[in-house]
Amino acid sequence: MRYVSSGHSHGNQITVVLEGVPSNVPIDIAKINEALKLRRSGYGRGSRMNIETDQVEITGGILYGKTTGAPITIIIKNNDYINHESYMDPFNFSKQDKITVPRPGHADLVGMIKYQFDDTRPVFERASARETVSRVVVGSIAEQVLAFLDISSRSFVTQIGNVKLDDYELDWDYLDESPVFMPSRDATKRACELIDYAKTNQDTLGGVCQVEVMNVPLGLGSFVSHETKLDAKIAQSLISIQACKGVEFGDGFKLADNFGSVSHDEIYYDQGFKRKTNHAGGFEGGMTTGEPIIVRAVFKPIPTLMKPLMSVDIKTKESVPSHIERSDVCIVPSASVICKYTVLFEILNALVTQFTADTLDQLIKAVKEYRDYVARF
Ligand code: EPS
Repeated sequence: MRYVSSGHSHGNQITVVLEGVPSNVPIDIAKINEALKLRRSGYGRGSRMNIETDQVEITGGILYGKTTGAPITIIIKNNDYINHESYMDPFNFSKQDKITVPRPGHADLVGMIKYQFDDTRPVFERASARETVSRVVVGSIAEQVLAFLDISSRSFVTQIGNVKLDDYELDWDYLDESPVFMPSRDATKRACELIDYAKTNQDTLGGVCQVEVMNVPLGLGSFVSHETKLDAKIAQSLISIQACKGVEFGDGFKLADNFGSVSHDEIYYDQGFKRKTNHAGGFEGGMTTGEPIIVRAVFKPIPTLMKPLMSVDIKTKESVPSHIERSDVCIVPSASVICKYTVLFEILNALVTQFTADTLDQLIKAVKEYRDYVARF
């Protein structure tokens, strides 16, 4: 499977073309829109999210409500386009106010130098996290296929600024209510207060989110070469999400604190090979172990600040405060949604690569036969 997305943050639309989904998968468009709604929500988002409604339109690859096996074309309109049309229409533009002061931490400066622009707009219109709608859309389609294989998932936020879930008692029933997607009422309250504080101080906040995927068959991905390791593919996909600066599996960076004797997952046999623990986060040798996949991603505080950092005007070379743009204060809750769908896309991709299948029935049958083989081993 692969997908390509195209479009600008304030252009007419984001277009996604996804190929390699087996035929005959019933697609519930309401579920895709629900996933996009969740991505837009989360405490700390900016006013742009009140403008966008993100209702997908599918123009290819689905007929009679089911995938045909052909490339799927998905369109997500940018409602904000009407407010930017005078310079965002690719050919019919009347106004182009050049923005010449790059924001530290953003793609602005390097993008301008590399692509020879005297304006940051051609860079940030594409570098923008608006593009993450595409990851949610393809991941939501993947999730609908994975449901036929009884593979489920969830994601949540484990840290916003100095508010860490580790310091609180977890309440999973509360997760769906939490405006910051944290399974703790107290952590949520503290995180919201911290976001308010950051907003008042014209600052931004980062954090960490966790994705868990359950019932993934053992042996997806491979140890045989660097390109076939599935944990590496997931890490690459996650780190490509705007503002992501690190990824860890299972015990991750905490493994550095411990001896080997308490860092691995002992094997036992009880009607199949099982593990007592899951320090590895569901991966050994780049392959799934059959235990839940546990992966975390850290997001930096976003670099668009209302109290801007110092920069340099590329025209005058003078030191000036960087450009101020309307933006978000904290995108970590939203990122937890994007991360989940990013991981699900990679899981389905690994499945359809390993179990070559043109149709949904063939995929279900192949995965069942393989699971039976693993259980008998
Ligand atoms: C973004 C800046 C903000 C975010 C945007 C990503 O947009 P604007 O500049 O229009 O206020 O809201 O995120 C989205 C549009 C989205 O759909 O997530 C950035 O600079 O990356």
